[in-house]
Amino acid sequence: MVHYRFLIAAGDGAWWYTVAGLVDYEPPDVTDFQLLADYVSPSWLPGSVFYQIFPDRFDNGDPATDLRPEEYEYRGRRRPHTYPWGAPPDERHPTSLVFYDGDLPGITRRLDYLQDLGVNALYLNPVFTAYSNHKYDVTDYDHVDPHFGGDQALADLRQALDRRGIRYMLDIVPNHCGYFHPWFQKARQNPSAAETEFFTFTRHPDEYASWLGAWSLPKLNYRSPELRRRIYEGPDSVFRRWPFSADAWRIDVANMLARQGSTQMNVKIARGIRAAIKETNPQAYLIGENFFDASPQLQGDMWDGVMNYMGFAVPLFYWLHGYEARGMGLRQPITSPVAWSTAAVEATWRMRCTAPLRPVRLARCRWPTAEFPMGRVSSSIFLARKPWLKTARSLSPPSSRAHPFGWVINISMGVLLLFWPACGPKQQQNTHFFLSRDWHEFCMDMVRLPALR
Ligand SMILES: [Ca+2]
Repeated sequence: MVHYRFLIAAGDGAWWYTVAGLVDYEPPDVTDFQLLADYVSPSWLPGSVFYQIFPDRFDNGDPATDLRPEEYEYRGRRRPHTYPWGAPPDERHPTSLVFYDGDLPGITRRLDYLQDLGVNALYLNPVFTAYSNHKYDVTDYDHVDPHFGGDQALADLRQALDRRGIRYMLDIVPNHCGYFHPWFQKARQNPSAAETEFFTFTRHPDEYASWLGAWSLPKLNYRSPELRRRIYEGPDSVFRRWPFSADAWRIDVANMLARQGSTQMNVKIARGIRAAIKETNPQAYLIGENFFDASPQLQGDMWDGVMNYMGFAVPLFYWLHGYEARGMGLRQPITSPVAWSTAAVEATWRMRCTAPLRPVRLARCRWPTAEFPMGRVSSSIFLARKPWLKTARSLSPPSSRAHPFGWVINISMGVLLLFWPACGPKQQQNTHFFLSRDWHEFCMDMVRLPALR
């Protein structure tokens, strides 16, 4: 890692130029520009165009595997609800249990559409077996959800993608599992079970550490050697044995991984996961979800990129729609209808994007580096719709009023990511709509923008 800054001798004295801008005093090292040497990103990544898909909402290609509402109950009182494609759900139903029965065969049969758009990579929201529609409550890391078509459907998609030269990224949650994962159920039933040490019980069996206090998402405790073996160390671990070897992995809540109280193993576990993935596929791309400043995770030994919400997506939404902040412990969001100024956005990008620069990206980047953060940062510039962000209505085609988030563009390490209406403030309530011809052509033009490739 090389730190550098510029000293400018001017008529009115000496000035320093750093990430913080131009100052007439000695700035702290933390604002230095940084250069990460000997780091090489996956060669296929630059110029890739990702299309993010929330599988339950994209297309229903196989009604035979549709969910039947009577299939299960969620802790005795919450049942899944299925709806006809595009029908508004009953708001009384738990949003995570609202299903439209989209699946992987639905993606496979739409590849002409995606390829025509200019897409050459897919970002699949979780496909592993789980009870909810979002599948972040995984109950089986080893198999694709049967309602998405099971393992065979992913194998078929993989083969179809290979024929077209399209890559794909899997989304996985090593931070926690679902309440109904057999590991957690064994731990609940037997304090002496091998799996009990995978979790942190404060009072067995009903009080335990979970992700942000959500009962359905018990947090995994990486102090357990056996858990580490099953997730990434062992030859048959999740990250080493996946049969349909992904071209990329997106690690959910990567900044919270293996961190709880006195247990602070984030660096060790992230390095271990990286080793498992890269040893299996040296060209795999690894992106971590990190809400805040991810500089420590972007030193070449952990993630290749991060979601970087606060560095890019959040200020952009503030710029479009005014300020809205939600946080743990805040009963009401803090809001301001006044949008951010361009200068405020630029300043936020500048201060947030202090991750190391990578020469390979700089050489390819055609944006004026003083104006656009991609030239200065190797971390992802990732614009994602999250439920806690305001809606980019001004970007939406008028016809998409039922899908108010419309479309936004994700850029990650020079990768243009198209993020379609599968996720949004009401992500559980919206099914995919295929673009009108005008918007389709507009997006094709966006994909081809040389500045974004
Ligand atoms: Ca289906």
